[in-house]
Amino acid sequence: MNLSRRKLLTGAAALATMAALPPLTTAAPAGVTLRVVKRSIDVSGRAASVFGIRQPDGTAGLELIHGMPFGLRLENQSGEETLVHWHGLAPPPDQDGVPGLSQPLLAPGAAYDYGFPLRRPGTFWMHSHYRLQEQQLLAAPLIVNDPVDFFTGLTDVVIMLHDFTFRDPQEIYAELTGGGTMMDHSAVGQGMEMGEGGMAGMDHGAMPMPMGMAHLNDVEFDAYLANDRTLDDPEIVAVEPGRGVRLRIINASASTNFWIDLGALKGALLAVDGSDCLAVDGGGAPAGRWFPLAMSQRIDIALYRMPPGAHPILAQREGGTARTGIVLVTPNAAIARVPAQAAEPAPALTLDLELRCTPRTPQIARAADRRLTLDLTGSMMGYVWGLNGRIYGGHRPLSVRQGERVEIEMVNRTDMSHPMHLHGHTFQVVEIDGQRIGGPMRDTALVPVNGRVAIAFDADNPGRWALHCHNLYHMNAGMMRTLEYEA
Ligand SMILES: [Cu+2]
Repeated sequence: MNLSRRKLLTGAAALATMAALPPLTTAAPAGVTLRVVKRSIDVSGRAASVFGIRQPDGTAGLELIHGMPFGLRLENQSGEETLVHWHGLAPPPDQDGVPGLSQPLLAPGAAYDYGFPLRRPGTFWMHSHYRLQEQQLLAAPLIVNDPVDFFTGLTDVVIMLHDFTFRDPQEIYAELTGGGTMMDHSAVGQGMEMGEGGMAGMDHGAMPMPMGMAHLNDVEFDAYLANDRTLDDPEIVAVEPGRGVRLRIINASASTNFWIDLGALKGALLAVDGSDCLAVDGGGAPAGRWFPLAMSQRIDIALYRMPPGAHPILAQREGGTARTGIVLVTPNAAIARVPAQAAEPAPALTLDLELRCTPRTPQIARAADRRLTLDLTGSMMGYVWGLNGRIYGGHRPLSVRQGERVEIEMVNRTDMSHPMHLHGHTFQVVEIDGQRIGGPMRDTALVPVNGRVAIAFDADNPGRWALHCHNLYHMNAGMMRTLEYEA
């Protein structure tokens, strides 16, 4: 991540050139190739076959400079059908990577070209949106550098977190559902459409749960990975004492919310989900050392003036003691082994950070033109998860009109929290449990058990978009709906 000043000037020149050009709307690979591949990694001394998204030189994912277009060719060398979603970016709808909604599946041996303008710098990621491939690590970082930002002198450290299982995720899904069928994305669009009063597609789980019944984890994992490694053999990142580090942490887990634990270090929050915050200390206790990170969310944290020594940066699963992480090390520091189990289980994630992170670039204040309510419904019983009591394909799309300010209040009527992700738009968290806030700009909002969270966004990207829970098993069980623009 050490872009030289010369490179920066090249980037700035490119930015100036870009401004004079019309927006790029057609596919135009700018010499960048990404390949979906199968690869083998070592987890606790055992080989595991997983996916990856690699450049030809082996680099995972992609790093771009804001102002340049997003342009690449995606080749599928994995031997399986797939489709990749650019999480947090706002592509045209036909490049969003949701099977059956934006594009057909990418066949083995085939390639797609992608090209569209980037709206903002930040920490994003890419992942398969097809079936359970994300559980098999079909994901990679997507970093959009801010050319202006290079002068801050922070060294970037990207950390991608995964929950890992040696099992076939289909087997886990079958166990959870008692053999239930998985949502087939590719059938959506041709599927049934009916009023909310119909019976088909009901999840029978719309009853509110009593307080105190929260359930935190559906799946037991074999390991938790930070940049593909466990704490038994963590990535060691060399840092300079006295210099600053920016952590860009991506929760690419299929089914795990984490607390980021900085140990003895104190961090300042720079951004969530790729959108800058006015820097604040952490949202959990102790302040500045614990930060909540739900599935698919990202967090950028600055560590100013690294002290000498070895500094583990940990991620601990909510509701458990298991953790993963990397170690930042200054020269000649002794590296102590960090146990993969913490002494105490971590609590459930909270929304404290939403109250404390003021976005650097908030939305323009404006009354909502349209307010929608979405009940998050379902239960572990039968493992059917839905929205407004229906599974995906069993309801009409949420309807918006271009130019509107739209608010969606999500009301959690289940006994699990749900990280709700909206495609194609960046929203602001504007209400928690009925209290108006000027919360962060995000693409994924956690809705806790018994909680209500309202998001607001401008309908500025016409198309058909997915709105879904980013717990991979919940989504596949039906917790997804489309949002569509009226003609
Ligand atoms: Cu969910």
